[in-house]
Amino acid sequence: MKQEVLLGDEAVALGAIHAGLSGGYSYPGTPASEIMEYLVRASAHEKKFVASWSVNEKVAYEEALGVSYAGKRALVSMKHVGLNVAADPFMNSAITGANGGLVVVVADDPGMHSSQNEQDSRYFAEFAKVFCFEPSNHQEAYDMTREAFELSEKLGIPVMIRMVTRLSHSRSRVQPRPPKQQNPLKYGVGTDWILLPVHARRRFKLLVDKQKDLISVSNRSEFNSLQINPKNTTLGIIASGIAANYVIENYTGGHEQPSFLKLTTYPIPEDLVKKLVDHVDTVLIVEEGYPFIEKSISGVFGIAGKNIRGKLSGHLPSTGELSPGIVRQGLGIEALPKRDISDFPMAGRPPQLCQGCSHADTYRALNEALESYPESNVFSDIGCYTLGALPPYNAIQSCVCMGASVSMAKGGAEAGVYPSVAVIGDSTFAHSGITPLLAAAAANTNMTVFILDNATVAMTGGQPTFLSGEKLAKVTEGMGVAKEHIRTILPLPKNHDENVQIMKQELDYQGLSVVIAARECVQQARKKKRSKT
Ligand SMILES: Cc1ncc(C[n+]2csc(CCOP(=O)(O)OP(=O)(O)O)c2C)c(N)n1
Ligand code: SF4
Repeated sequence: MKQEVLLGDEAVALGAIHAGLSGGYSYPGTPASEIMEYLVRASAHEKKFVASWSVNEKVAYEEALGVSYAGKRALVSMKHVGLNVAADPFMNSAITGANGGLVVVVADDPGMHSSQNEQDSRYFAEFAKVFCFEPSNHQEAYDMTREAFELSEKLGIPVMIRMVTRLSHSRSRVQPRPPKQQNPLKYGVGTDWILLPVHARRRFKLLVDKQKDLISVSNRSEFNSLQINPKNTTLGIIASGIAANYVIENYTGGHEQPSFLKLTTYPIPEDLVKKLVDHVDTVLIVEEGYPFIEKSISGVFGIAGKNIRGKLSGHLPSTGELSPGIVRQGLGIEALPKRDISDFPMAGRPPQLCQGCSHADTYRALNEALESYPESNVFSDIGCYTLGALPPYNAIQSCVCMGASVSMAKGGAEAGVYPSVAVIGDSTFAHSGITPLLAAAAANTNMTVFILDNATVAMTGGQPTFLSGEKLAKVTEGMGVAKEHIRTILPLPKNHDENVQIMKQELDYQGLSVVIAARECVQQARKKKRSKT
């Protein structure tokens, strides 16, 4: 087969297709979105498997689990914080087990390039007691995805692939292998998937007993490699995933080359680690994310007679993303001369809403409407509209996680905030804003919810949205919000004064009101126009 140049995310997607994928599910989130974008394109072209955006990560996970229970192979992908949303089915499916191969791809974002935290998904894999691969390059992303499906069926549990931004979003050559056929339908028998306590206790014991098999697979995995240098008993290095490349870039060989373990599978391959640790005095651990390996190896008290170095010891920074230069410092090698970029022609500038963005018109009107309420609080959500935090708008006071605006505004109102305002996008509302609005409607909480309906998931690149236009207004009404307090506005400069008046009326209303600001994202509108011409 011909080599292909692929993004790391695309290598995962192609690996899944070639492993006989029957169903792929995801909710958008950087840096994972390109996995599903590739699958959607390939599915439209080949029409052999389902590839579908889901309403949120929990739903995506459960859709994939349904495919797996039917005996077929399923992939679910998400960004790291998406796994918080999908944690319930993820944790519990480790106990029920998988039938057809179930692969969970989670893309972490060390350095928080486009995320609100840099949590490390390897802890989630350990928490659920499932196997985890951490590819260090694009070929491994492809190969490990294929292997993950095999392993999931062999071990009977979901298998995780942990990606990171630098791998997800860089391109390299990948050598594909001949594709496999999809599995036929095969239903399970018995009570394995019914997590009543009586069955769950038995299944959990099985999962715990399986852990020695997982460690054994990890010890024998061809994706790990250990090079012991008999001439150097001073320093050994353990590096995982993409960080292994940063070590390799800084060593070109020679007699003094430290012993080196490239570690790409979890649970930690204990035998390989022991061989390396036994051979040297000092072990440097280089890993992207939290000090997961370092902590597992050194425990609370360390290893007698050995120096364990890494993020915990302060030899590498404990936050942010690694780089070859940072790892060089950790290795104690002289830094390379810095490139002077002071005369670089591109000036740095903060992110901002696009020219003509509907959110800008909504914020201008909202700011004016709130002028007479000095005690107001605007709880925002996550989307392009979060940029309303920056000048010239300075329009929001919080942004925590998806859907939180509505529940926080309810809590704020109940604590006495007036006006208590939530700002949420259409996709985020469908993702996890509906349930808190149901509660606010039941309590008729004194708050105003602004749903900014731009008919797309703009922030992550314009994926389709589930709840927009008339359907959105109807759902809101069906949830129990009084019809006369569901107001739809068209956020355009020419409507500014009228919109301010409508907003003021709803802020004044002592009960729950919803203002839907409906205008298509200008970038999406442009894209649509271009694709028509
Ligand atoms: C749990 C979780 N999943 C995914 C994301 C990535 N993400 C950030 S904002 C957003 C949705 C934005 O869409 P919408 O609310 O419609 O606002 P818009 O950007 O269109 O203005 C997504 C998917 C995230 N931050 N957290
Ligand atoms: S992409 Fe769309 S929603 Fe986001 S800032 Fe630009 S116009 Fe606004």
